Parts: sequence; structure tokens; C-alpha cells
Amino acid sequence: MQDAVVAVSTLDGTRKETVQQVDVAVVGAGFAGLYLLYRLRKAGFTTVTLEEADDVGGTWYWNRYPGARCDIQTIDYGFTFDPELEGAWRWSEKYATQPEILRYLGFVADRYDLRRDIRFRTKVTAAIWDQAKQRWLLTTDNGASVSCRHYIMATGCLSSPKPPEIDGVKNFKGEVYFTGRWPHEEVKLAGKRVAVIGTGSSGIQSIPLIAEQAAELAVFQRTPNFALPAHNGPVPGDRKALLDNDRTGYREQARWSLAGVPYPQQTVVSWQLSDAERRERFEKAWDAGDLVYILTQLWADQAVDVDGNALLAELFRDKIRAAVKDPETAEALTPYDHPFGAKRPCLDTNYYATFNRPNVTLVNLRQEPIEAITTSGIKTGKRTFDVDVIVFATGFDAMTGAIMAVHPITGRGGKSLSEVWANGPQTYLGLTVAGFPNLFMITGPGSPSVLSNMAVSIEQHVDWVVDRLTAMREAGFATIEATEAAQAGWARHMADCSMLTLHRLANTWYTGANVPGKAQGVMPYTGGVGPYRSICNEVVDRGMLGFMLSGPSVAEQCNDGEIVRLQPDVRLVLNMLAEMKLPPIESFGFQGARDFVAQFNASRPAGRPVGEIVDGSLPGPDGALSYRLYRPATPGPHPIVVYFHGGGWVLGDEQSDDPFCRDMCRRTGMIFVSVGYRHAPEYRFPAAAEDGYAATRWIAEHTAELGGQPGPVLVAGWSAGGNIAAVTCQLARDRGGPKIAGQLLVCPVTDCRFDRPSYNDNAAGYFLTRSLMYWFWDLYCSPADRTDPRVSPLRGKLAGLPPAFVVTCEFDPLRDEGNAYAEALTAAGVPVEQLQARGHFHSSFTMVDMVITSVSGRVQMAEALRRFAGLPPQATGGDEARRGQLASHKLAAAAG
Ligand code: NA7
Repeated sequence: MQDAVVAVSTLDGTRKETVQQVDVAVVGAGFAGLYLLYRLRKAGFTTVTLEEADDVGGTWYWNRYPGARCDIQTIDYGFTFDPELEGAWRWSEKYATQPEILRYLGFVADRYDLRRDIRFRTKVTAAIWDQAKQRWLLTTDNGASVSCRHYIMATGCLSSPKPPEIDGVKNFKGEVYFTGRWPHEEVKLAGKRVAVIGTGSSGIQSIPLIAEQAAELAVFQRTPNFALPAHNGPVPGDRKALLDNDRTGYREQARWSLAGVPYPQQTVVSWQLSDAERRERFEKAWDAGDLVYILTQLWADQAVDVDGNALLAELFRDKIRAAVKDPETAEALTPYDHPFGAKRPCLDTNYYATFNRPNVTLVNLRQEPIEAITTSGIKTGKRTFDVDVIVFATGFDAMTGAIMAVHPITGRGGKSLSEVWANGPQTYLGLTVAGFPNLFMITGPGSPSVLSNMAVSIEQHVDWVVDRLTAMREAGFATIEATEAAQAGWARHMADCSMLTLHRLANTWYTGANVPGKAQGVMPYTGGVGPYRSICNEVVDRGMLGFMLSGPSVAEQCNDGEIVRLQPDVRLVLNMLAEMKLPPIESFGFQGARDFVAQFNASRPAGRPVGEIVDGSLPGPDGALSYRLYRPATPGPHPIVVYFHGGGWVLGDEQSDDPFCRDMCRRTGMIFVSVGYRHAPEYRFPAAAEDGYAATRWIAEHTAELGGQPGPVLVAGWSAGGNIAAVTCQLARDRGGPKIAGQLLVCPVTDCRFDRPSYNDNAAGYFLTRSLMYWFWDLYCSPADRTDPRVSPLRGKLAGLPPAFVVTCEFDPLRDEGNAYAEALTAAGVPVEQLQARGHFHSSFTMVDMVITSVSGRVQMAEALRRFAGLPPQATGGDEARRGQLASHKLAAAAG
């Protein structure tokens, strides 16, 4: 290997280094680089790894500060590709120290003889794509340049420390250390006055140990963080037993989990638990000392909903207050500005208790910002700290720093990666970038990486990349490049995913907010490890969707498109349903279908509490109809919304859209009366329509009795219920009342024509199928009646109808008839607002607690209903509103 590097060419008599020719060049010899080298070599590629350090280890080589440890349990934090390797290594602790992790990586390098292909102390100084040769040329600061077909950056996410951004650092006469570049030789702090700036993971891990040595320690904190006690010790017996009992199953579960650690998905939501039950769950998590556990296992809404999160954050804050004796210090250490988990929480040993020591002072930079670093110490707005040592634990230019800032990367047509990423990183799958053929990133922005167990993500990324290179070689392809369309689609999917979690509500290195001037946006993939893996697999299964492949003697291949067009949670729901391999609902027969729906509804998470629920009955045209009334907790009287459930005029009842009614009751601050209209085939057309109208009329005449506000009512409905709501408005106009202030039509049936494109595009695969719609129509309405406006309101007279809010979903057979109704209403002079929900399916808005991305749509619906009722916008309530408030805190903090 070394011979190849120093080989010389003497053709022109001068001594010149040759260019090292390899199939694949890798940068970085950490977890990712080592596994890449192993896999590439096994796959028969000639390879070289370039590494700036003088040994393997990557981030674990550089981060040698006191207390540096992993924060994923060691039984989960290692390579799993070789069971023999797993058997050959024993971790000594639940969370290993940096030296032990470094020893492990050295052990791996030795075991597979990896060092012989690694050029240490070699930094890449530039990477240029040569379109003619279809190869990358890498120049280095040490030895031969490298020409390679493929260039893989295994540079890590947290390996480019960010500058301290504080004036005067150079003036300081004492010792300066950076946690991310800690010296190899022992740093003696005993008896010294030390300042630590920064309270992220590095600060929180090192501060207790520094405090034990230093004469005095001043901790400069800008943002308080949540830190969970690690309770380090031996590997926990229960986890080890799980692994030992079924190693393959355990590892496989991790690969398909959300965070790369095999924990189940929680289904119980916070409001289903009492205060005592929540506290019990929290205490268990506190004792477990496991970040992934506390981040995922308390209740299902903890990471997706501001209210669910706040319950957990408050329990956490109690712990901080209890651990720190001085109330003012405790308060300064308590985080309020971000949801728990939105900023990376830390794992600590004695962190909070350290502030009870007499030699430790907390300096709250929110109250006294650092003005400058002087020759003798740190000057804040209020005082001066003379110190001997300053430790910067100020973090990294995360995710993009190590890729973009380390060396210029020039792709096809002279494109510079820094320019392409000037407004934030753009990637396809977090692995590739359009315009940069044959360039791959391991754990790049757009991949789950730092939001997961890195070991699991790294193995997945590396396996996917090496498998693709192997397949390309076999097929005769020499280049691979993501298309612009695929990349834009990934950006949209990333943005959709970021609505699922609360990460966007904090100023963190996940969003680039820690580096002044850096473009902001959630950089890691928030959709989870398992879903990400399935997407990467789907790209392959769909013929390398979104990639252009070319080779010298094969036809170019480009299967362009977006890999995920569904909202991420819709995709999960549909995949789950597909896995259940249910027969078509219509095959159960109408009674069987009703039983199925009832069973399905019973398995749903309970809806959120409202003020009161009252069941009753009202007179219909042909006997009593039952109803369920949802009353807000706020003082009444409230406007009334008459609601019609979905179910194709055949299925469901007044309780079957319970979560939707509860949610809308809370968001609108209005009474929802869900009407149990009669169903087909027992009662065919026009029974449901006439029931809807009669119920609305009765409710409008009995508003006071129902606790409602006098005056016009509103109507709303989903699917066939949307049809009934629309028809009711037409009948009310034509039959002399009641007065209706507005109509909310969610994915309504509006017409009997089946030839609109959405009936074909979305005929199957999106739960509501075309054949199910045919079946509903057949059961409800004979062909001769179908053009009657009481079932096809699109064919009715539309002028003079109440204002409408019409919701349609992209992946719904009913999409186009809903859009047609909105257009026709508008043409008839009816005020119409429309929500065309991208990536959603027919049930998105009623699956309240499963499809989180539908929240913003319901917020819009509620606002529209309030406008129709003449109410001001809802001042509080609703998580989106709260999210908005948090977001403005964030902006204020950023401005501050
Ligand atoms: P982090 O988590 O980015 O923490 C850096 C800390 O330094 C954080 O408290 C910052 O406050 C603070 N900081 C950064 N710049 C300044 C300036 N200029 N003045 C004052 N304070 C500053 O980095 P870590 O190395 O601790 O951890 C990185 C990851 O490594 C960690 O999440 C684990 O995944 C492993 P801020 O919060 O920005 O207000």
C-alpha cells in the first residue's frame, strides 16, 4: 500500500508522485469508514481510506475530553455485521468511555486487517469530478493524489468543531482546550481556575470531572439542557438477556425501529394516563438511565405533540429542582425554551449535583452575556472571571461542516458543493447529491444518522451503498447520479417528516442554529430508521428510482420520480394496512363490513377529552335517530355544528368518527352533534339525505335545549357524510330553512360519475378503493336515482348556498369530484375556501391520532368554521397554535 503511494514517475526526469488509482476512495476511518473498507474489500473493489488522524476512531479519536462516553448503551452501539466479532468483544460497562470505544475500533481494524488500506495523517485538500474520465480526483496534503471511480465521505456528523465566536480568544494567556480536539497527553487541571463554556453533551459529561480536579470552576451556560442520569455500571441484565436469547431477532428489531434501538412503539397517549401513572412511567425511565427509552417509551404523543411533551418536560424539571440546592442556580439550569428531545438531551453522571459544590459557579449567559475574553479570563456584562484554563465545549458545525467545510468538492460542470448547499444541504436519501456523480455520504444530512443509534444507521447506509456499487458493476454501469426531481422530492418528504416531530421548535445543531449565518432547517431525517430503511429498499425495488445510471457499453437508465409522495405517517398507516393483507371490505358483506369497522374503531387510541359528551335521540322523518353531542369545556352557549360521519351511506354510526369530533370540538370551541342517520342497504336513497336534513332542522330548532347558541347552525361531514352535509345545505335553501352559516365538506362524495382521473389514479392501494365506492353506490342508490342532487349535489343548483370549506386529498378516489364541487360552488358565487391536501389519503383527517401531519389541516378547518360562525380566531388551544407560540419563542431567542 505505502509503495503505491510513493511510486514515482521519472519520464521527464523530474520526481513526481503518481496518482493512486482505486475503484473507491473513502474519507474517514471512524465507525463508517472502517465498515466501508471491510465491505468494499469483500466486494472486490480496490480501495483506499484517507484519514487525517494518525489512527482509526473518527470522532472517538478526537473527542478525548474527560468524561467522554457514548450515550447509546454499548450492547446496541457496535457493529453487528459479523456475529463472531460480537462474540469476540466484551464491553465492560453500560456506557463505554472514549478510550474503550477507541480500543474497540482498533480491535475491529486489526481483526479485519483494515489498516493496510488506510493512509493516516492524510487530509483531502480538494475533490474534483472529471467528466471525461468519469472519475474523481482527490488531492491530499500528504502523498499521492487519488483517482477513484467512486468517492465516499465517511466524515461523520460531529467532526468539524465550530469556532468559539467570542472576541479575544487569542489574547488569553492561559491554556485553551476544545473538547472536540482534546490533547492526547494528560491535561493537568488540579488546583487551577477553570472556565468551561458550553453545556451540551461534551460540557455536561466533562464538567463533573473537571470540578473534581479544579480549584475553581466557572460554567458558562447559554442554554440549559435536559440531562438524564446515566446510572452507569454493568450492562443491564434485562437488555443483555433479550439480546442473548435471540441475537438475530434483537438486531433485526433495532434495524426496523424508529431510533435504531429495539424498543416497541408506544400506543398509549398521555391523556389516557392519570398523573400517577405518568409519574410512574417517568420514574421508571429516570431509573433506566437510557436516552432512547425516555425519548420514546413514556407515551405515544411525547415527541409529536407540544402538550404531551410538556407533561414530560415538567416532570423532568422537578428532578432538576430537587437535585440543585440553590434555587436560583436550579432555575438557571432548568430548560424552558425547547420541548424535551427537540434539542439533544444529555446523559450525565452527577451533573446537576456538581452545582452544589462550593468550588463551582454557574454563569447564566442569558443574564450576563460574555463580552470578551481577556488576557486573564472572561468578562461578562456583570463581572470578570480570572482563570488559568478555558475549555470550549461549544460544539460542532454539525452534519454539513465535515462535508462542506473541509475541502472544496467540485462536481459535474464545475458545480461547487458549498454553492449548491449555500441555502442548506440538499440530498437524495441523505446519501447522494444531484450534480455530483459517484459521490456518496454516510450519515449525511437527510439521513437518520444523529437522530438514531449511529451504529445501526451506519451499517444500513454502508450496506446500501456497497450493494449498489456491486450491482452497478455487474450491470456495466460506471456512474450513478441522483436526479433533481428525486432530490426535490426528498426535500419535500424531509419537510413533511419534520412536521411529525418537535425538532423544528428548538435552536440546535440539528437545525444549523448553533452556527451563526448557517442556513436553518432540520438536517437529519426525522422519519425514523425503519421507515428510512424501507424507503432505501423501495428505491432499489422500483428500478433505482430517482437515479441516472450510465456506463460505457450499456444504455443509459433513468427511472425518474419521487420515492415518497405520501405524507410519512400516511405511508406508515398504509404499509401497516397492506401488511395486514385484509380482504376487500366489500367482500365481508355489509354486516361483516360494519363489524369490521366497529372492531377497527375500537382498536384506535381514545380521542382527547372534551367538556361533556351527551348521547340522545331526535325525531327523524321515519322514527328516532340517535346522536352524540360533544360539548367544549369552555363556558357556553356555543355555536352548533351538525356532523355527518363517513362510511359510504352503509357503515359507521354517530360514534364512529369520535376522535375527529372530539378534536374539532376542542379546536373550534363549538358543539358538535354527530347524527346517526339511517344506512343502506336497509334504507336506500334518499333515506340518509332526508335524515340529514331533518336532523339539521330539528337541531336548529332546539339549539337552546342542547346548550347551543341561538342562530344559524353549521354543517360538516366526511366522505358520504360530506355528501349529506352538502345536500343538507341545498335542501335547507330550497325548503325554507334552517339557516346554515357554513359547510365543512371533508373528502365529500359529490357526484355519481366515476371517470374523473382520481378514480383511476387512486383506484387501489389507498384504503378507500374504487371497487368499495362502486359497492357503496350500489347498496345506497339505484342507477336511475343517481343524478338526483340529493345524492349528486354537484348536479344541483349551487347559487345561494352557505360558504364552504372543501377538503380534498391527493390520494383519494374522491379527490376530483371534491375539487369539482369547490370549483362549481365558486362559479355559482358561493364563497369557497379549499384545502387540497398533498400526500394525504381519504382517512387522513379522521385518523386523528395516527396521522399527525393532518393536524394543520384540522386547524384550518376549525378556523374556517369559526369564521363562518362569526367568531374570532381561537386565542389558545390546539397544539398547532401552541407550536406557533413556541416557534416565536425560538425566533425571539435567535434574535436575542
Ligand atoms: P453542543 O451540543 O452543540 O453544545 C455546545 C454548547 O456550547 C451549547 O451549550 C451551546 O449553547 C454552547 N455554545 C456554543 N457556542 C457558544 C458561544 N459562542 N457562547 C456560549 N455558549 C456557546 O455540542 P457538544 O459537543 O456538547 O455535543 C455535540 C454532540 O456530541 C451531542 O449532541 C452528542 O450527540 C455528542 P447553545 O445551546 O447553542 O445556546
